[in-house]
Amino acid sequence: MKAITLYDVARLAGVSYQTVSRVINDAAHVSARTREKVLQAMAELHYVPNRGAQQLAGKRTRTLGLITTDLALHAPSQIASAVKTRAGECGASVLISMVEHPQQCLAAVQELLAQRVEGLLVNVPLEDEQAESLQAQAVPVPVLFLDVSPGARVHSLVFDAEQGATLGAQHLLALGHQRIALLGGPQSSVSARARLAGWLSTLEAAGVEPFALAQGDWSAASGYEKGHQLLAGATLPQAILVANDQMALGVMRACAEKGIAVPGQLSVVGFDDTTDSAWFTPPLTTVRQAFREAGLRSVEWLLAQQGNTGQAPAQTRLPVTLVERHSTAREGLPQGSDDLAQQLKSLAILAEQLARR
Ligand code: IPT
Repeated sequence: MKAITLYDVARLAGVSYQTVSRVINDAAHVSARTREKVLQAMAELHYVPNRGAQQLAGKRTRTLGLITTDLALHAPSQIASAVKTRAGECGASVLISMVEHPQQCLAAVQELLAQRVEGLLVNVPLEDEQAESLQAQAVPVPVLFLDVSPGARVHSLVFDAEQGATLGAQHLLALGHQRIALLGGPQSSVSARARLAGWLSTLEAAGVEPFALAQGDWSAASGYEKGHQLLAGATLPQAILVANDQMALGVMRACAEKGIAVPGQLSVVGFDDTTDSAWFTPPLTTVRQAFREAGLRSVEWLLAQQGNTGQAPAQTRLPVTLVERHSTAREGLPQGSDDLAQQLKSLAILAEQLARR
């Protein structure tokens, strides 16, 4: 089928091509009556503006590109969702390109540049040199990286991994746990390495040796498998620090299968606070990374960059917070009393909710 063009609309409305174009671009000097006629003709013909043609005519695209790691993972999908929402509110659209390996980023950048994006967001774990070379490739289009080390010489907006790791480890130490096992993320991820380093240095400062160490791939399935590994010995850890909430979900499933009570016998701390973590059994104590806020801020930064090329790298480090829910408890409380305390807490929450109605 031949696409309907501005000429077809002009013919049906009985006006010139320029008049139709003025209506589409909301320009001045069109009478209300003419405008109405043009809009009617467009509706009748099911006219859809052609972005490619508009681009050729030199119009701004108001389009951003997002290059992201696997969207089946909760954290990147929540960031993508926030990016889409904020861009939509700002009248911009977002083209999403998903990559499985950092090596695919260059092709993704080129493809998005070919589609004339005005800014690029990259949420893929990258080494400094990889990020620096991508940023150079994209000039003059601004690029903002969300998963790089804070030292990379690029524009970045990253959560403070070290602070997050410290918060999680200190929380367990404060509860009196000593046998603390670590379940880290993949070695290929900068932030996974930073979280692990943060845990190790916090434990070391407290004179505590890690009880055991395992590494997953961020998925709940890997948390389940590594969780079983960490629980297989004769002595159980008292707590497990997990590098993300999805793996913590798998760990808690492994605990349930072994009849190990969380938090009665074992405390679990996650990392992310993705939107579902408050609904795990038990609700997860975790380190919150405010993904929505990161998405909003990155879109706003990019849209504010137009024409602003060549300035020094803008590096923002976002703070993280500990969210205490019910997957952690004080060491040494007899299990029964802990359950009772838990039940009383739940009752109190319920009573408060009822009172608020
Ligand atoms: C990081 C998440 O914490 C982790 O759960 C996983 O989803 C990972 O992303 C995927 O790359 S968040 C990132 C912005 C450091």
